[in-house]
Amino acid sequence: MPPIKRTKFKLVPEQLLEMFYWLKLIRAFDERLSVLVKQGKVRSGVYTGIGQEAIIVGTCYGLRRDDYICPLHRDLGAFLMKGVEPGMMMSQMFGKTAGLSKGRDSALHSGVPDLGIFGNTSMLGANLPVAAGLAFTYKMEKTDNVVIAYFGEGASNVGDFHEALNFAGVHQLPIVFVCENNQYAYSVPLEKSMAIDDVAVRAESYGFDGVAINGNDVLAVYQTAQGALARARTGGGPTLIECKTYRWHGHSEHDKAFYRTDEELAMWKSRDPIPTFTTYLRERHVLDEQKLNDIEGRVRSTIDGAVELAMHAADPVPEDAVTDLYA
Ligand SMILES: Cc1ncc(C[n+]2csc(CCOP(=O)(O)OP(=O)(O)O)c2C)c(N)n1
Repeated sequence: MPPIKRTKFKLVPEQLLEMFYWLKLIRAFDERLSVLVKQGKVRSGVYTGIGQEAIIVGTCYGLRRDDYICPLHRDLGAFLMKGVEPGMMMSQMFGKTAGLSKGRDSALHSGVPDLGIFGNTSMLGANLPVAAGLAFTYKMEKTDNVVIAYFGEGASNVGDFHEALNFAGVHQLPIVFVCENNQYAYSVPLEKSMAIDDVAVRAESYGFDGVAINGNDVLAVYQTAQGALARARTGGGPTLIECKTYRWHGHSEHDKAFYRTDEELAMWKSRDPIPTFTTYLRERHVLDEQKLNDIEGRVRSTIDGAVELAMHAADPVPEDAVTDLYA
């Protein structure tokens, strides 16, 4: 098994700023959603990924349209990075006809085949064998496209996870398994659901590499993902990347998260991926006050525009429930 290449995948300043924009946009999208939930404007359940943005940006940045992603309930940012318009995504959360499913699902199960986004089901881990199946298709078609499958550390305890990794290992599939280890599966802390420290070690049983990294460092995630993606594209098989992170809000917006301490939350907030990357960019003179204001202005107007569109979009009508059905 060849080790992950340690090559540095170079990024020019424009690309670094683009990544910074995505971090800010995804954070702002979730933060606005959280406020809109409290205002009673959102019809979907909302599971924010605030604090985990570096994982999505680091893994999705530079993906091709034909590469498939299998995102989770907390990964709305991955939809945006893969090309879903923010207004459409917001309309989806409002249950409006301008959304992905035209207001006909609970918002978190829509896929977009044209953009390479698989619609997740509610069953934890169930997206993983499907993701392996997608990767198997790419292998049979002899393309160099890849699949990225996201899952939480909680999901890595269900059978589907193990079946998917076994299948991917046996067939050397072009897939990258990305574990968003945010320390809790709903209210269950890591140590109460697994007897190991790193989910990454589970990959070894299935014959491929697993690596545990700082999921709050966008460049670490990007470099690791690029290595794994290059390997997958060139026939080197799967990789498991475990990204250690923390979700700042509760499991969903209705969860007050009484099961954790303020001190723990404060400690993880001090590792916020956005200021860390801001400092990195400033020290290298990639980001200055003017550029920061420009990016923040773009983010604000994009989110305002998305909310505006969703607010004024039409509600679905009962007759719509039986359109777009497969025979
Ligand atoms: C098979 C299954 N069991 C339980 C649930 C209920 N449930 C939904 S999300 C969740 C916690 C998920 O934790 P994790 O996989 O770590 O992802 P996270 O939400 O932390 O991102 C649970 C228990 C479910 N949807 N499916």
